[in-house]
Amino acid sequence: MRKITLTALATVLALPAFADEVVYVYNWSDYIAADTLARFTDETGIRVVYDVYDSNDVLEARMLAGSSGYDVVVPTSSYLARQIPAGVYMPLDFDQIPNAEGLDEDLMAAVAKHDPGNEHSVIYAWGTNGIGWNVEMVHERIGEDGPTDSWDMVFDPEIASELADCGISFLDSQSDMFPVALQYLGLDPMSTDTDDLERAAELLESVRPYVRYFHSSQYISDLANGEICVAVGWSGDVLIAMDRAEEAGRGIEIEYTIPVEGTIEWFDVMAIPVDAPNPENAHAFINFILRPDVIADITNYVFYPNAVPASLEYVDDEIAEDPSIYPPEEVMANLFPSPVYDARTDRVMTRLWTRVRTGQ
Ligand code: N2P
Repeated sequence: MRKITLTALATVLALPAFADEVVYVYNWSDYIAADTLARFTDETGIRVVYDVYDSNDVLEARMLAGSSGYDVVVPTSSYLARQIPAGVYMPLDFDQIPNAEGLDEDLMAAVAKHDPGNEHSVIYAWGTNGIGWNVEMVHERIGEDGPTDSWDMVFDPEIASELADCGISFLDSQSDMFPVALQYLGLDPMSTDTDDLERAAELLESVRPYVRYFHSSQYISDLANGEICVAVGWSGDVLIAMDRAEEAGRGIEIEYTIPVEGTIEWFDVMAIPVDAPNPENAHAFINFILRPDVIADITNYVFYPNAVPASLEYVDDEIAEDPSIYPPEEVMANLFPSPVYDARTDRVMTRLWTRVRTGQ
């Protein structure tokens, strides 16, 4: 009897010590490969509880409130920049993230402007803001010579009014829409000047009647299904729509435009909240994501470039060679970083954005 008990006990002890381990991850929607989390659990025994958002402002509110319960979050670096001084994140322990060695130095140097010394974050993925559009519907309405390479498609009231009936959507994000509106007006896209922002709001209001909705993730399926014909969106998300449309095989063709006037180039980074319940598991998760084959899978699945050069070996050629995913140098020269907004500018923009959205 006693022997059996001991054997049973031994069996329990033989289970990996981390059997009950968990990591709470809060990431953007449509931003990971289908099997990434399962692979992580298989290899480490750490279970992943995974929630998603489609807004930096939503993530920020939760971070500033504290006690979010999350171990890993993925803000855009321009938001992280103002969250670090608020004490939201712990410095990373790079001894626990050996794969960080493989990060591209130039891209990390770019992010260091938002995260001094790269102490609090590593790059997850990056991309651009641009326009996703339905080739047939758009050509039908503004002709094959229409300005499909330009912000004119959504910011010129004459063009936008032509496209209104097949459905235009805008990102529901002031920090994504104001800079590109400023750029279109020929103003400094990073401007925090109230008069400049007022002019950008007026531009947005001038096309507001032609915008069907403001949303930051709904446009993926709507573009893919032909429910809308034009979306101001994020590069990879538009490419996901393109891919889904192709797979559906109903002849819907989606294009992604990086407008000739220029646009935002942003970086989303992984960081650990100071009060993360499982900081060690958070580090293990981040280290896993940065493994070349793992992050390559994510790029292959969501069409966002990553910052691990060694991953290119595993990235599908079609993706590695796609200029809308990895923009060529002459296009990169036209991109600007996502601006960091102070609290005052943020309040001004929130007021203006509410006016734009509600149309009053
Ligand atoms: C992922 C969208 C993330 C891009 N679907 C915004 N930083």
